[in-house]
Amino acid sequence: MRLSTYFLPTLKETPNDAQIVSHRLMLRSGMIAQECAGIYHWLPLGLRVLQKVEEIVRQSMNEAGFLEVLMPTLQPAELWEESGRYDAYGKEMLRITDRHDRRLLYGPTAEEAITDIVRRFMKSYKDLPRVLYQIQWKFRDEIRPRFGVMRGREFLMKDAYSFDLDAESARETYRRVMHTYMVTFKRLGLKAIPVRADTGPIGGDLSHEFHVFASTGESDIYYDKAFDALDLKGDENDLNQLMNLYAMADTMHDPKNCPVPQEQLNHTKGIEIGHIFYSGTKYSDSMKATVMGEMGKQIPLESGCYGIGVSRLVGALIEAHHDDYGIIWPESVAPFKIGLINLKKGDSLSDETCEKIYHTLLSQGKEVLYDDRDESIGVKFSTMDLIGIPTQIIVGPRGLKDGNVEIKNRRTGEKILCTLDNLYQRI
Ligand code: P5A
Repeated sequence: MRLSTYFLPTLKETPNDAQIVSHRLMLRSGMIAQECAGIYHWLPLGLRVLQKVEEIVRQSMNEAGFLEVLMPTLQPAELWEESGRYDAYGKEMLRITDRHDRRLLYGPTAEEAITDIVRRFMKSYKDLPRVLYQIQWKFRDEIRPRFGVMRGREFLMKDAYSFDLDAESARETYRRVMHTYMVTFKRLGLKAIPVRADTGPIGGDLSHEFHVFASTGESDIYYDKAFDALDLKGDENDLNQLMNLYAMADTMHDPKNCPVPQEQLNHTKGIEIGHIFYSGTKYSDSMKATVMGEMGKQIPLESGCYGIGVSRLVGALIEAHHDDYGIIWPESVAPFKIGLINLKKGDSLSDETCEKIYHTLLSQGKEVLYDDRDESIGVKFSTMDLIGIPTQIIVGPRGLKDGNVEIKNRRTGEKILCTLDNLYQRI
């Protein structure tokens, strides 16, 4: 991609309504633009990151054998009356009336919609167990949308729903999802801790939130300091270790009954990037979702639901990976892997060399952003740092005299000289 023909509306000034670093950096780097309170446009650079995050989440779910569906954003009110949540959900639900005066709503979550599908098409114990998921926009009319995509009103969620024959296998599924989440977050470049949590309006008796530590996080968590020393690989062993560690949301933490001694406990802020629930037969009871059991009896489905805040993750990743100059993307979600900087546009050797490097990298399937603009060196450096491209190749007449270019590592700031011949090997 050539920056001269890209759409990257970066801002020089720090927007003063943005209170946290990820929100500021997303606006400044031209990733998003606000449409109205809690609702954002995703511009080309931001959309690339969102899609990478989405794809990592999707891959991990697919590898676990979970099945992707796509349900509409709009849902009929009747389904929610069946489950009893239509009134209970309150003002966070955006209610809509169509031209025939039929009551619809913009889905804040989809337990009812999925339960309706399952009760219509899964009739026998042989159809179970199944985990279905979607990656779809949700709407919650949050009273105080803030921090950009962290607490939006319209946001992208991966929501999965499991259906099992009995409680034991439902809990086993819950564990499998937990493991899948550890893999997902690891791949995204995040260290996430599962924390015991309240079930709130979703219901059920077992629930974990997944948090990344950040001073700007909106949640309070208490956890065993041993977590900090863990080097998580995302395997089954990690999950066992994590399950044995004390980690609680503040509403669940009872200092008097805490099994971990005070000095072994940390209290910190976290960003909730995922939340999973074992909801038992809550929805299948109210919505009469049963299957024919082996003995010919109708059995209510045991279910769980599992969320990941996909758009929130983009903000959380920036909270975890940035410095004073801007974003530092982990490789797996970087919008471009390589930034190519032409220090002297118009200098024929620089132009030719850059074109050659650009086309060679493209032909190798690399994602390159080539800054071919007629801008000052300072602007080019600061743009590339701001938008966080992990590796920069810097090309200018002075180095080229000796056949050299520079490679800069965005994370460490380290620059090395490299001959043109060696460049592709180094990259
Ligand atoms: C689980 C899947 C649910 O809705 N039903 C389906 C369950 N859980 S949840 O905790 O309410 O939401 C799941 C995740 O979505 C993200 N999230 C948000 N992201 C941005 N802005 C919001 N307003 C918002 N609300 C929830 C969080 O990451 C949450 O863990």
